[in-house]
Amino acid sequence: MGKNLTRKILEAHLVEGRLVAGEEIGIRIDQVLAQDLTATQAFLHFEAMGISRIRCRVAACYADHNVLHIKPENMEDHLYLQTASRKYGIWFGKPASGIGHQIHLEHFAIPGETVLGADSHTPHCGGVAMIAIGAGGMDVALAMGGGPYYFVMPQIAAVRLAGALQPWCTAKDVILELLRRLTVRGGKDRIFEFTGPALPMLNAQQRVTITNMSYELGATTSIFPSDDVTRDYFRRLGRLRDWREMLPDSGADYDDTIDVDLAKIEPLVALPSMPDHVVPVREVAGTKVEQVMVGSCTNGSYTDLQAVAKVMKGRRVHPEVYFFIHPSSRADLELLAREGYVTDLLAAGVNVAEPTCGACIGFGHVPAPGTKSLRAINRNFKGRSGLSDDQVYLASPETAAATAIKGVITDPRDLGMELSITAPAPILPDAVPQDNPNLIPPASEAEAAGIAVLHGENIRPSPVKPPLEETLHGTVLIKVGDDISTDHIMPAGAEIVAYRSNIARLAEYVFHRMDPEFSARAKARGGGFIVGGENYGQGSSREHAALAPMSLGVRAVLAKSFSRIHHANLINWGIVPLLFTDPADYDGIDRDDELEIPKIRDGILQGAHVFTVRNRTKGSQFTARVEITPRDRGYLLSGGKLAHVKQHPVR
Ligand code: MIC
Ligand code: SF4
Repeated sequence: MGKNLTRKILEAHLVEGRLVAGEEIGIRIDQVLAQDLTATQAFLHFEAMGISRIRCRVAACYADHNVLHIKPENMEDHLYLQTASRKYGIWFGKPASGIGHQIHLEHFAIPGETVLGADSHTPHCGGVAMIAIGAGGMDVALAMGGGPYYFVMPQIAAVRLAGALQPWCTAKDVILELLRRLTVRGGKDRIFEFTGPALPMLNAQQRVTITNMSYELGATTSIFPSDDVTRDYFRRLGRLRDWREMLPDSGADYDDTIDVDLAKIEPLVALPSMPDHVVPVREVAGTKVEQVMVGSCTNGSYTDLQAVAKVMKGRRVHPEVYFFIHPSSRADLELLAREGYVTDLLAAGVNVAEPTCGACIGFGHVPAPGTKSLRAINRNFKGRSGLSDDQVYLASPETAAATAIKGVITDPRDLGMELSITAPAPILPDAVPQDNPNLIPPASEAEAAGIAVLHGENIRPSPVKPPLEETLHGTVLIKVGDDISTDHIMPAGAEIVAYRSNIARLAEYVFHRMDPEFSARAKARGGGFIVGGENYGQGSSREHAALAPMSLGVRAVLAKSFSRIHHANLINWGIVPLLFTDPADYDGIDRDDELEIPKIRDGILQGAHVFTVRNRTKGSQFTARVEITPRDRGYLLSGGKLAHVKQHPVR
């Protein structure tokens, strides 16, 4: 049997373990990326490790999320990141130069390399045949220090694409179709490798839209091969020297195959408030919306915005709709401006906002209560837009443009028919300039010695947890349901993220939108437990969703299942991730119940998998298990990875 592409790249980077699904492997990381909201902690951890220069091949930090500087702490964070980047050997993307994933793709992506990113949408670069994985800041700091990235080898599923997309049906609809079929839990412990006869039909940016949003499936990552399509993209980037062919062997072996006939894909929409609540647009056509957005790392590219501009040209945004776009790259925006597309957008009444994450993460454009917002972005978890009870729909840029014109959710095929508009073809820019004034190179080692890193007032070293106690004891601080995202646990929003580099302040907002009293309760009780349902911690890579609860004294999370990155982040910060052995035991536990887990330290040390949980309030007991590697046990015993690194310094 031939080898699949994922296996080939992993094999070339393997430093520990065997490529057997379910076993722990360690891989060498060529490239690292981080963004302003995750990098402050990652850099602080890196500094705590006592290393003076990065030891991976390339590292980049992008000030892409928090670019409006509405609070002094925001610019303070950026000054810290900019000076630290120059000193430690890291590229720095200035505020509003674009979204890190797209800049990284355009400037640094290399087929066949690995990239570890402190952001869940790092699989973006999988569209050009990189093994691109999202992780918590602590893991990224270790990779910056030259350490391997350890994770459990996933299954590799082929997604076999056949047929051709019909007019008005897009790459976004392909990933929405996968979400419709597989759900937000369907990618757990899997890597999706795209294959099949339709590959030549999807250009690099379309591929990237699919791999980027594959994280919404909970996948470890996803990947397209590097073929003539990829070569063409690298030619446009002016980086042909970085292109190399990366293909699976013919007859490659996969753990599973999913068939997708592109010809059968129609315009789709994810209903509020989960990316997998997907239905055909025609089923909700006619629903009035007040706001439309196109942007984010998934849909803010030149290709997406050119399509929107073509639909909007000579037309107008509906008077009762507010339509704005956030381009994902300033370089792409500049090209669109030169070619007249920005003028077409402005003339139609579209607000062309900064190239940043912006409203995707609730920074600005917060919808009013009772209104509906249709967005060509990747996530619509409840409250993420900044309004607790929001109603956000996810769709393609083409559906967004059609909706903005009509004022109600509109199938773009209907708009095309009604107004005789030809469906825009997905077009790549002719040439993306590599000379980017907003991308600041690292200082040379000689120069670096003279650079002072600006640690502002608000930038505080991360707390470190003491070693794991023999017995865990405390009350249930909160009990939540299935698919709770890190946006629920550690909300973003401009007000809150100002404290991403100051955990003591940030901790005041844990579960803030769901339960504003959580933080005060946790503090008053000296910590305790969190009880969750399936897929606990899905969504972002933000380690703050573990770090801040840890600082409040959360000792363990009991859940039916965990999402991958959050599970790793809990371990990284010394919180024990426990799974109900019998999920029915979830029903017998309530908030405020007093729990005790005796001899957990000894059990973790001895390699035990199952632990007894005593519910003193109910007078009952049940068992919970851990799914952790021997390495994870060491981290938990030490009180987390940073504690472990401090006890066993990196040489
Ligand atoms: C997100 O889309 O939720 C974010 C903001 O990009 C996060 C990272 C963060 O919270 O800083 C992610 O996806 O990892
Ligand atoms: Fe930024 Fe949104 Fe992409 Fe996260 S998902 S990196 S917030 S654009």
